[in-house]
Amino acid sequence: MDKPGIQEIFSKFSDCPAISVKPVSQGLINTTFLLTDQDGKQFILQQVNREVFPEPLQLMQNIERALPLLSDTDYHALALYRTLGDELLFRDHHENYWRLLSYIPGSEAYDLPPELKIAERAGWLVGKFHSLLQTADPSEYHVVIPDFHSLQHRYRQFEEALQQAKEERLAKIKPLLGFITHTAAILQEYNSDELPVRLCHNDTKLNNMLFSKDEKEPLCLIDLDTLMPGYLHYDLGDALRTVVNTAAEDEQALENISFSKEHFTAFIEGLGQHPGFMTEEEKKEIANSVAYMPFLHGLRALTDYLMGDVYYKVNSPEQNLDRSLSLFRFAELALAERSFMQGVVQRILG
Ligand code: GN1
Ligand code: MG
Repeated sequence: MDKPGIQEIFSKFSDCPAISVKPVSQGLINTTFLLTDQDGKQFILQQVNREVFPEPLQLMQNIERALPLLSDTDYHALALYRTLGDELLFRDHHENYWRLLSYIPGSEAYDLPPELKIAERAGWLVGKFHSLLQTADPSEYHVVIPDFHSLQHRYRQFEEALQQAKEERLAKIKPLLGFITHTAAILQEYNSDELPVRLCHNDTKLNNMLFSKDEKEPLCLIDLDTLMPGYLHYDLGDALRTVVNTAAEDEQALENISFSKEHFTAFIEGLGQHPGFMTEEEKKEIANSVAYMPFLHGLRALTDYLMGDVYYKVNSPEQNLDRSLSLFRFAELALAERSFMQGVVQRILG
């Protein structure tokens, strides 16, 4: 959308005109802009992806309900702005839904941890987020995407995609089938059924964590779209896969992908600074989750590849395939480090 279009949408939320509009390219789902208004105040204006989130109002209600809990002296609160007509979303004449959030000046996010301290601080931040949400009742929140992190569900979708895929793409993924069936079976087996349901973020990759630019201290988690009931290990595994992997999730040179034991240990040390909020079963699940989450994301990317790239935004025809190869490689490495991880968890979290 052009700048005047964006400025007009902003005017539905504020009387003060926007003087600068910058597209933010990060994120595979929503369309995002960074705006500065005449008073120098900055905002995040986002178009919510209707294909992915068919009930955008439910997602906004979840965020609005959780935000008052997500604030503390050491946790930066995010603000949600309603439209001038007091709505959570503005609907434009193309039936697109827009929302406005605060932007935290002096903040930054990382695709990879720039230093070891960030791994430790990331563990602290995810622990802080969950400590703050401990009093939330998950049943009061809408399930915005059912079975979002269920491997069983994602495996079924993958099988359906195999039936519908074009021959050319099918041929490319055939060599992966053995690995997929084998790994899915291992990971399903690990799944415990004694885990408490919590209100989870469900997209805790490192670049959804904000840090202060100057001191590199954690501020808060952003991108609360998938805030809904889930299991703690979804959030721990998703954060860990991006903190412990030495390469990006779509790295094409598979030899650059490795598992950093140092980063894993640092993350658990940070997490351990919030004692007592995790159950024994949840602690036991951590080592599995570091393989579970990247495998599940790899399977989702591959399913989308087979379906013809209908879900994720892609920059190249093979991007979904590249992402799945990369995520599978990391899942494989994480599986091989399970006993190392269990040892660290036991030593630090007890
Ligand atoms: C999607 O758009 P973004 O980057 O926030 C996806 C996550 C994946 C992520 C991969 C609703 O999130 O599950 O981990 O891409 N979100 C949804 O980077 O599908
Ligand atoms: Mg997201």
